[in-house]
Amino acid sequence: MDEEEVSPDHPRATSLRIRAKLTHGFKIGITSAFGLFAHGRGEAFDYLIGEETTENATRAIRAAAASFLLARHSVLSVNGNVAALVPQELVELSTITASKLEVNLYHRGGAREEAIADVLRKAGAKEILGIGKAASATIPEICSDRRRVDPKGILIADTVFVPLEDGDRTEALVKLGKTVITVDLNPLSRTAQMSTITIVDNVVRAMPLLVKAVKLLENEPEQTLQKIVRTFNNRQNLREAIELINTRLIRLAEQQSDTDEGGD
Ligand code: PTJ
Repeated sequence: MDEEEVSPDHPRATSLRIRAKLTHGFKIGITSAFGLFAHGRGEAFDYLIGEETTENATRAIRAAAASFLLARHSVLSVNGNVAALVPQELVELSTITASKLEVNLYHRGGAREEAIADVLRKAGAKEILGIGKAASATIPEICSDRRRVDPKGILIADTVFVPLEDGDRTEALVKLGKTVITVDLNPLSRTAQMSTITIVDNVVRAMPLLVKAVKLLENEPEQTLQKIVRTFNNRQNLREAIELINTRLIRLAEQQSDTDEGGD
């Protein structure tokens, strides 16, 4: 089913549209088959957090925006899922934060790299790092293709945005002393746990809000930005994100017992 074919009256229209974007991405060679599994996992967690941006995520988005504005060399790492879901927002974020866009895939392949670069170009990107031989540098301690990075991008970055990432690279980037910002619906994932700033939200909702937050903060003095970053506590925020799921599930369970009339 294409995105346009999803009936606006369907009770789960938003979720179906996201699925349609990814299956389209799969058909045109952007998203990997693994990306579809990853999305299923994300969907389940989105259900648990209530499919909305929480205050908890908003706090992380603000800290992420301030970090981007303080960075000297920031890079947005693009994989097959985010290229299918939020290409315009990635390009806009790269423009307003002067961040480089770098294609970095778990499963590399010339055709997929080119297809992703094409989508980003169509969304307005002028420069895209990490394509083919350009990914000539290596990050130590990573087994997957993700270890291959562009010497003009992730290798020398002080701040790296890795939405929907796998734990190994997050850990390696943090070990290299980089500020790592992620968007991950699962607050328990290794990436969520290892990152410097974790936005527990759907990337589809978080990206426009991140762009908005950067625009709101861009004229603030450096001291204000530094204070926002300093006072953000990722561990505490993650703890709260897990507690929010817990509280919500308890509330939903209680509602079940109140309304249980023994239906079929
Ligand atoms: O395109 P590639 O080859 O680089 O591969 C990309 C994937 C996503 C397949 C790769 O990075 C991967 O295998 O990721 P994982 O280890 O499956 O982790 C993906 C994480 O993203 C999981 O914790 C999911 O809960 C989460 N996730 C999935 N969809 C979304 C999401 N988080 C935010 N928004 C989503 N829409």
